[in-house]
Amino acid sequence: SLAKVAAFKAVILGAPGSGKGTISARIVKVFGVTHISSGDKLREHVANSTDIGKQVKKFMDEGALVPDETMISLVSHEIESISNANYLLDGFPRTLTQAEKLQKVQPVNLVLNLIVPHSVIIDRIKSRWVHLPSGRVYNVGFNDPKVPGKDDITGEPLSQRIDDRPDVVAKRLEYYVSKTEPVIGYYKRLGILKDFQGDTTDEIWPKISENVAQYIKK
Ligand code: G5P
Ligand code: MG
Repeated sequence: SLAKVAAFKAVILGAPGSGKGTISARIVKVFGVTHISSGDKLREHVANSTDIGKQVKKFMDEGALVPDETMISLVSHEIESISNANYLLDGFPRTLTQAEKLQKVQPVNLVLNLIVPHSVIIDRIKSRWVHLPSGRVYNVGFNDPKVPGKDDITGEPLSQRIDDRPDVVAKRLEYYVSKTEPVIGYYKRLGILKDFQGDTTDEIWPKISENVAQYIKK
C-alpha cells in the first residue's frame, strides 16, 4: 500500500456547477478534512453586509471575478485559522496570480480537477437550491431536500443564487475558460494535477475517494 503523506493540502478545481461543493461535502464526510469555499465565504459577507460584502457583491451578481488582492487576503486568513492539517480549498485559486501566490505562502500538494461538459452544467444549475447560511446545496431530481424548499438540517428556507440566472452562468463559464483554465496548466506543470471526467458526481466520486484515501485514512 502507498505511504501516507504528512498532510492533505488540496484544491478542487472545476467550472461553475461542475460539482465542487457536492464532492467537497462527501470528502468532508468520509475523510474529515476542513473545507474552505471562497464563494460560500463571499456570500456570507454579502448576506451580512460587511465592508468586504459591499465591495464584492457587484462582481458576484454579474458573474465576474472578485479582484485578486481581496481574494488572496481573505483566503490566506482563512487558511491560517484552520487547526486541521488536512484541508480542501474550493473556488480558490481561480487566476494564475492567485495560484502562484498561494504556492509561495501555503503550498498545496494535490489538485482535483473536475471535467464536466458545459451542456450538463447549464442544465443542472437551473435546478440548484442552496441553504445560504451553511452553503448546503440541493438539486431537484438529484439530491432533493427531504422537505421541498427547506434545508434538511435547520428546516430554514432554501433560495436560488442570483448568479445562477442563465445569462450570468454563461458569463461565469467564459471567465472559467479565460482566467481559470491557465491555473490547470500551472498545476499540471507542478505535477500535482489529477483529472476526473464524467457527466455525474456519482460516476466521478469513487475515483476521487480512491485518490484522497492515498493521503488520509478514512
Ligand atoms: P463559487 O461559489 O466558487 P462556482 O461558480 O465556482 O461558484 P459553483 O456554482 O458553486 O461554482 P460547484 O460548487 O462546482 O458550482 O457545483 P455544486 O454546487 O456542487 O453543483 C451544482 C449543482 O449541481 C447543485 O445543485 C448540485 O446539487 C447539482 N449536482 C451535482 N452533481 C450532480 C449530478 O451528478 N447530477 C445532477 N443532476 N445534479 C448534480 O463562486 C461564486 C462567485 O464568487 C466569486 C466570483 O464572483 C464567482 O463567480 N469568487 C471569486 N472571484 C475571484 N476569485 C476567487 N477565488 C473567487 N471565488 C469566488
Ligand atoms: Mg460551489
